[in-house]
Amino acid sequence: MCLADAGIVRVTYFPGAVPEDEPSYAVSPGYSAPGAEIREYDEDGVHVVETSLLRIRIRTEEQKVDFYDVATDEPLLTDEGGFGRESKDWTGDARVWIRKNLQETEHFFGLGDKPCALNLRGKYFSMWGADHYDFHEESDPLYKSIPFFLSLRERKAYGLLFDNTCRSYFDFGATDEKVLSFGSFGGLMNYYFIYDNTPLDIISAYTRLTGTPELPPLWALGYHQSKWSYYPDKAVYNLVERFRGLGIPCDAVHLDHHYMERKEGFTWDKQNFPDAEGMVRALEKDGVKTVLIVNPGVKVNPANPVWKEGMERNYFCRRSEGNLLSEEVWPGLCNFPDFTAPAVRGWWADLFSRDIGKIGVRGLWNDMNEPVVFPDRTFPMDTRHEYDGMPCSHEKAHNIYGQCMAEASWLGMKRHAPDRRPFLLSRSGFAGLQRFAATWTGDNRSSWEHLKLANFQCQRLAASGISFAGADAGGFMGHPTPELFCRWMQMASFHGFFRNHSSGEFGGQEPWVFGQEVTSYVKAAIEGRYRLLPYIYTQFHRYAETGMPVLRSLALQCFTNKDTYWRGAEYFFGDHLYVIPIHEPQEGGRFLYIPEGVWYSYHTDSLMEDTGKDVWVK
Ligand code: NBV
Repeated sequence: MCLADAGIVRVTYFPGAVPEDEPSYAVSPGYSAPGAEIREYDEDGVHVVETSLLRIRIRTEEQKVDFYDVATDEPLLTDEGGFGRESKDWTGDARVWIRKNLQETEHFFGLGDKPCALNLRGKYFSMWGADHYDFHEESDPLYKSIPFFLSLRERKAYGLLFDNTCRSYFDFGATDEKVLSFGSFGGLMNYYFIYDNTPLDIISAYTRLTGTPELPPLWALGYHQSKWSYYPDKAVYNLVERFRGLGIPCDAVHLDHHYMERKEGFTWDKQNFPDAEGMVRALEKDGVKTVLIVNPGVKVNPANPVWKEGMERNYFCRRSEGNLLSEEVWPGLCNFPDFTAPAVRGWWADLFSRDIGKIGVRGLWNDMNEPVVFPDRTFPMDTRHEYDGMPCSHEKAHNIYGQCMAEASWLGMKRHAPDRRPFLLSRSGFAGLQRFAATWTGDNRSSWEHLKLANFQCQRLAASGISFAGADAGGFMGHPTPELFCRWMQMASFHGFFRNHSSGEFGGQEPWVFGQEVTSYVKAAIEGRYRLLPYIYTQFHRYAETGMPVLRSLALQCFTNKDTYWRGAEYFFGDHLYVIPIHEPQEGGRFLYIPEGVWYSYHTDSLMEDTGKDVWVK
């Protein structure tokens, strides 16, 4: 056991006689544990450690650790069966788990991008980064693996980070309503218990532990327009002209697959984009930043200098018997950089000297980094990874591959545009992704169900340390009705990351596609975002400084009121705004819980008189 500060305790069970620690991809290398004054004593055969916040009772014989509030001696989290380990002799792997008492009044939140109602009580989840095409409510696992959750029960809350990168699970009373358990199929039982006064303080503490992000550049908090894909360059120019012509603000255009030559990374399609630098600079002059998609697979192509160099330096992943890992993805047969090796991350970073350094591209977008290969699979489990000096198989590196790619791409921007704050978007990630990237929720659908899920996912990501998160506004697959599109854009203007992206299957999804009336509403929503930008920037500054989330679900902010625990639509957007998006078609209004305090209606400027209860709002 190890104390990071008065409220953060690390508990690790080492199997061997000598503790062999592992690198942590979750905990920020920049985190310096302030330490804590402690008092230690033995009481009836139990070893007790006290800080100013916690009383920790360690039942050494049974390998059990129980956490209590030091002031009241109220149990916070106590072991039921406690720690367990089962090794499979023929493979050498071991399964580790822990079983804890689940209190009747306890409710759970967090866990990253899970597409379901906010409250996780009674549910079971897996962590295994997966490209779940056409996901729906309750699909699990998804793209990200953020093994951090919060427990709330009226006056008390705690957080827990299970810092283990193997395939893991969380059972919030699904199997046994009296037991909370989590575990993994390899690695160490290694968790951080985080205790503080309120859920928001706990999220801030977790975010400081796993790394606060850099303040995003102001433009990145504005509106982004994307599609799979805008090409050729003329289409991009026309797009920007249309925005400017209609007076709709837009700060960034994202270029998907088609900017590349045969979908190979670090190339430009000469026919469609004959003067990439000229275009990027012209757009920039017009106030529009260019963001490029970058996938991990490097096409097996001796004529491609990136592939040649990767081969010469032996930077691509290999299988257990030493042969190269080769799999099909968008450009064809590819090899895959082992991003878990620092040298490979440095090399990848340098590949951006042209796009970021010379051409002036302002943002990168990492896709397919769960990692996913065709058809709908990931790397074979015997693929070897450097794992920052502790080589392992893909079973252990899978969940952090995407985050390591994000780190390498982020490094590329830091190196080649040192005077600018980077903007990176990553689909996959682990605890701590916020140190490097913003994220989006992947391939959703243009449906009311997905609009609601997007709202839950963005709030949940913020509760998991990632406030700079958004969903493809309007939906990626399918085509929204004008009403759905309008409602979605209104909602997304109050999420951390605001991007309209679609698969392009059914034509465009730009703000003007759905008729004049919708265009005027959507324009107003985007303009509203820009009016609020100074406020949003300030909230992000606070998030970057302290880890305080920008989106705060009602239950997390008002946790002393258990009636809020099953609500999910309404949330606080920073310190002063309270938002409830419309989740259903043709809703002329809806019930909204108005928290205690002084609230004014944003639209009418009138004082909301009925606080602390549900009111019908239009
Ligand atoms: O690059 C194409 C798409 C991209 O537009 C989307 O945002 C990603 O989530 N990408 C997935 C690969 C193809 C998905 C069918």
